[in-house]
Amino acid sequence: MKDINLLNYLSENNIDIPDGFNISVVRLPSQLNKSLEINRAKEENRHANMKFTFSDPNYSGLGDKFEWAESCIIVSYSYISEDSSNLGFLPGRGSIARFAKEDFYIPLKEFINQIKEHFKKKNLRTAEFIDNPKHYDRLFFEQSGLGWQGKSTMMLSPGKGPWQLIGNIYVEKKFGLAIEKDYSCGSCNLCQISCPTGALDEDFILDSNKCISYWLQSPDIIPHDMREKIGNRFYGCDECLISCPPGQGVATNNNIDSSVDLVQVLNSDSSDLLELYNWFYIPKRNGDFLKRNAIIALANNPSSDTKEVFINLLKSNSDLVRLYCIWGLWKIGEFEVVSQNLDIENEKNEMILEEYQRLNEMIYSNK
Ligand code: B12
Ligand code: SF4
Ligand code: SF4
Repeated sequence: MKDINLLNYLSENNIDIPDGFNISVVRLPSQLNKSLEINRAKEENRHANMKFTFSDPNYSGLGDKFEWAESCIIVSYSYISEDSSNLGFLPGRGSIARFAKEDFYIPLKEFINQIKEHFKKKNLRTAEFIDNPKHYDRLFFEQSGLGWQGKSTMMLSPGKGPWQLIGNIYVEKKFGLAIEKDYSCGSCNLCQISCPTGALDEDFILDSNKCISYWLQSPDIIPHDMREKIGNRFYGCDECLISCPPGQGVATNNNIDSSVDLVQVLNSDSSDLLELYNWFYIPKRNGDFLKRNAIIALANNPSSDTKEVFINLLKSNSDLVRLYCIWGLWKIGEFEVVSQNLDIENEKNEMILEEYQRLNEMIYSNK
């Protein structure tokens, strides 16, 4: 029997491919398995203790997950929009990486659900994975012909570059083979040069311990040197994407500034922040972590009222907020006001006391 072409099949069944979407397919069993690579990242502690796909690499990295599946459809959604400037150059503004400007997983999920519903009506089994810890989403991308893995580890496509989110849907139906293309980064290494922290120094390998995107969603105390490198980023980091030539045709910066007012974030209730940014990955679903990010970004990009804002927050009930405000005041050169406004004698939190002492000693040793 002649192979069924996926695109023709979808069209014949009145499933339109919406704007911004790319779609392709891989025939199963694929023999593809990235468990070794995910395990290696874990063994070498490049995963910075993250859970996600690292919780069970032998399953998440496995291509042939279901004996009934005959194909895996790979769907990519190019989320870049025209008003995509988010750099927030003005004092007091923080940036949000473009993938998180709004919940771009919604259109991806909707399209994949449409495909799923279609097969359900035909009594064919499906299993979908969209940013799910049980599946490595980049698994089939290269084999599907949609593009290639760049030195930034991002999956890139001609004309779209890295600005795309990926979902997968296993289906109990056989489709024609995609044609694998021979793309590559060639001698380009702009992402490696642009990364502010050296997280991409090794070709095709990311060290999450050095990645700003990781730290802004980590529950751990952010090291001092990393706080400086975070700059005014509030959530996510786009440096290795912005620098990537294959994506530069689409990633234009307009004059529309969609950056965040950091003082407003700090004056909000943590629970309201959780609601406002409900599509962000926020550790322990605790909005104080977003305030932590805002304090760091504000200290690196202060507005005229930053000192007063930090002084007020030294009285916050949140240990996290007090801890980072001490550093924030140090960063803007106002450390001496900490002892006047923080009740050091009665401070019970060991980490706050350590932070205060460390910064105090640093100032003392520099005098
Ligand atoms: C954990 C995670 C993170 C971590 C770690 C990222 C990483 N590179 O591993 C952190 C928090 C740092 C992160 C950041 C970001 N993430 Co993220 N993240 C994930 C997640 C949940 C798992 C990724 C994973 O398993 N990594 C494990 C390691 C081992 O994989 P890897 O880095 O791809 O490693 C491969 C290469 O090293 C390759 N390799 C090794 N040697 C060689 C040699 C050659 C020659 C070649 C070609 C390849 C090669 O082999 C490994 C396996 O394929 C996925 C969603 C999912 N469920 O899959 C999203 C995902 C990868 N993230 C995504 C996005 C959008 C981002 C950010 C852009 C967000 C932002 N703007 O801040 C950044 C980009 C940072 C970057 N340069 O990768 C998208 C990427 C889409 C794309 N186009 O590739 C994904 C796929 C989510 C989605 N469903 O769309 N992320
Ligand atoms: S997301 Fe930022 S810190 Fe992480 S690898 Fe890319 S440029 Fe470097
Ligand atoms: S910046 Fe250059 S090296 Fe890096 S992923 Fe893009 S094309 Fe590849």
